[in-house]
Amino acid sequence: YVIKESQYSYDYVFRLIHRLEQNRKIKIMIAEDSSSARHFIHRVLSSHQYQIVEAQDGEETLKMLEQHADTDLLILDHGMPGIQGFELVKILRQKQKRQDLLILGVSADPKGSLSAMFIKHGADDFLRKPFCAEELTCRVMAMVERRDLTQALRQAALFDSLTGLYNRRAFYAEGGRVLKQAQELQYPISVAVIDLDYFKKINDTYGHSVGDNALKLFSRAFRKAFTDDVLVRLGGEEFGLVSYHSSEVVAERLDRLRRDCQQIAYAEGDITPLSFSAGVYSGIADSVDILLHLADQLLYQVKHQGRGHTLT
Ligand code: GH3
Ligand code: MG
Ligand code: MG
Ligand code: MG
Ligand code: MG
Repeated sequence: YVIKESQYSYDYVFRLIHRLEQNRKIKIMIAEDSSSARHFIHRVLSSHQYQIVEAQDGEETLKMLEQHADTDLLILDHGMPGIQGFELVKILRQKQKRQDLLILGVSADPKGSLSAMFIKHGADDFLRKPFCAEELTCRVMAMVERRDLTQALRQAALFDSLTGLYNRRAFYAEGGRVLKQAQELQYPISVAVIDLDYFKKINDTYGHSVGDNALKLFSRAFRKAFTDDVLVRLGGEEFGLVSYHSSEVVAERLDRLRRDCQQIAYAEGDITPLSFSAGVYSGIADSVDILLHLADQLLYQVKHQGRGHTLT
């Protein structure tokens, strides 16, 4: 990529290079039967470092999307032999959500209703041919930016940033779904509350960032011990889970996690091993909150009995 004018600031050039580096990771499929239009789009986008794949009709587009499942954006012509562009949008949107595949419809058709049809059926944007190079790149950039932003917002809304586990809101939503199934089947589920013991002491002894590291490492072990359950960081050094398994199975896995915790080297040198107390309640109730509260009462007893074990 040649920068022709020397008056650009370093800052501008660095940002440009960074963006081109980012573009290298983005795969765009051009589905277009006109070879001149296809070549034009290809030339413009490859000069911006995007990865390009081409298809010449609807059938090929479907086949190519299977081969290139990591395609980020599909530029889709409407008038093609076989399946028409917006028919393809309908088919694709049955299986792939917006965040998995962006679709930019294109057509030379002068009817305004066509762009509406595209968008109504799930395309993210539409361009009328002929369009200039800059319009194409601006649209593509804006679409990818919007997708990334949506993804970042989703991540921030559902997950705890330190541990990557669900936050409370997502936990109640996911746990609620598990509970609803349990209610329908009249089959009990288990809910656990886990609290790390004397965690304040770890912060006081080694500092807050070591404490953070301990929480991260604990979460990793926690996730490894409960691969098929809904896990949450309830807050601070408190964690929870909803599981289809019985309280005995959950308690057993907690015992294994307790042993794994002995091996967690959250700071250098001779350290106090991580220990936790837990309460596990099995049953059916009207809400996850009620089950959580019952598990929490068991946890409270463990804390009073001296910590470091599980009550069911
Ligand atoms: P107990 O065995 O009774 O649970 O003792 P504890 O010290 O773990 O409990 P307490 O509730 O008194 O203190 C919890 C501590 O956890 C206090 C707080 O500094 C620490 N903590 C909470 N959230 C975080 C965090 O995100 N990072 C770090 N490093 N520490 C945290
Ligand atoms: Mg065409
Ligand atoms: Mg406490
Ligand atoms: Mg604690
Ligand atoms: Mg606590």
